Amino acid sequence: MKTLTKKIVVDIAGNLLNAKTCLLCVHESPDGDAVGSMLALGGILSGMDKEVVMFSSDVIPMRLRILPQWRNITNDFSSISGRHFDSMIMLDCGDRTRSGDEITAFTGYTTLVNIDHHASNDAFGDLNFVDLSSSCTGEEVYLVIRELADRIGMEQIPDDIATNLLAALYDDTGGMRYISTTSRTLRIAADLVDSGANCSYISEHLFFSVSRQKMELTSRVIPTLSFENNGKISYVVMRLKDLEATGAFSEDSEGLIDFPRSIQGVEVAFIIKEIEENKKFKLSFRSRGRIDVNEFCSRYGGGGHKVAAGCTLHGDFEQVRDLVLTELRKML
Ligand SMILES: [Mn+2]
Repeated sequence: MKTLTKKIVVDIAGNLLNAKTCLLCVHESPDGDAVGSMLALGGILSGMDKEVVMFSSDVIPMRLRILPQWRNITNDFSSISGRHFDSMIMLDCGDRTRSGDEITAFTGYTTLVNIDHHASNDAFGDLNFVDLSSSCTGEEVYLVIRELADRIGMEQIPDDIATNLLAALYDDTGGMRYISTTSRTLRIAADLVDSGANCSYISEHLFFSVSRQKMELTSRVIPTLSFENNGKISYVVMRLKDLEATGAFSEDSEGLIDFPRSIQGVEVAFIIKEIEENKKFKLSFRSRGRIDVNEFCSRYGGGGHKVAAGCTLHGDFEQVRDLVLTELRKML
């Protein structure tokens, strides 16, 4: 482990060992990295007889309601409001406001711990573990949990905690396929499986389990596939009417961007998702590395990573699409 990493891991573990009350929270529209990381860290802290509250401003997506102990997460802010916590731990949040309006305004904590791997993270915490070389927040949480386990003399990470961490790793690396996957990611995954993480259960549910509504949504989005600049730019579009027609949830749009991104010759791919009818759109980008999509999204108040980022744009559909295409062409 790099010296700086070791230092922050030791500092965070020290803080958590002393804390009696811990509030954990994640970004809005939480993904498997956010939820798996929170359940793992929350689980280990609960096992150390601390009072732990795990909070998500949005409900847990259906596809993640297979993670051990997911029901321990609350989205009811009244269980937090007016209280004081020794530590508030924000996980997988690129900035202080990513956890929803209530947490953004919340000041009832002594120490703010920021554990994240987004390039756009501005070190908003009192303790900041922001490692851009981590494939996911789960990798960082694993190091913190290992340190805690060492300090309290716990020999092995419990099965459920290992399964939740493996889910975090798998979800953010697309099952160890994305460019962010390193030898460390694979070593951590191996250690988690040795600790009893249920690998086949996680891959079956995360990657081979699609609702009929989501498949029908996919079949409406694929025909929108478009190419620009000799196939270097590709995108798909999801309108509100597609959700209405199929009964799919907006979370079901996750993964649709993999269709344009996986096409040979595509340097940058994106999906335009309508949020308010012909007025507001959420965009997600994937790059093969030549274009820094985090830099692009930061200009519009969004962010993420060099190869995967997102932002929200206002305007009608043509305005939004044309703006994005014009700007991306300049970057190619
Ligand atoms: Mn993440």
